[in-house]
Amino acid sequence: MPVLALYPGTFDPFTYGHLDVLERALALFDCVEVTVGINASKETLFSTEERIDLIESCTQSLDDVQVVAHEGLIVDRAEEAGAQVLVRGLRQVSDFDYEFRMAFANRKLAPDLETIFLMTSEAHAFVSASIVRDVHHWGGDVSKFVPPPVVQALARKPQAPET
Ligand code: COD
Repeated sequence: MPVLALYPGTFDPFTYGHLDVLERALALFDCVEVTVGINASKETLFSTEERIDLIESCTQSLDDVQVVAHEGLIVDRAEEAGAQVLVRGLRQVSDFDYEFRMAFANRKLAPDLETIFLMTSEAHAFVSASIVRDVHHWGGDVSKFVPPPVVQALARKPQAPET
């Protein structure tokens, strides 16, 4: 039976770190759904539609990827999609606490759904979406952190006004 994995996240915006984890997941599973979390109470730089468009642009050359927005529990999306696995990325020890709590909560909610952690390559271990947003805000070069479609989209977002 083909194995579908969900790779859930906020992806605000999609970075080379996210892409690295996605490519590793594609080597393991038949199909990977990038599940873009919609959280009305969390303010994002990019709208849900923008985040989906950007991930689709960044993954054009990859087979067996789908990008879907979801509001609500990830385990509910996994059941709806028929996914057997949740993929999460790990960068450093500080990610563990949050990731473990989420994985155990998801296991309580859906005991048959496995969470698998994939380590990013060292080159991307320090990249986070919040650092990218901060570098952009202050006018820095983000091209080492995010794929070209995201660089272009960030260029259309406001930066800190010059003083
Ligand atoms: N290298 C490797 N991995 C990375 C990197 C990097 N440079 N940057 C990020 N990642 C990993 C993160 O560790 C994470 O695993 C994944 O990529 C996505 O990261 P983010 O920051 O875009 O996504 P999050 O952590 O904000 O996603 C939050 C969710 C949307 C998944 C979460 O809020 C959620 O599941 N919401 C729905 C409600 C729910 O089901 N909650 C769980 C029950 S507690």
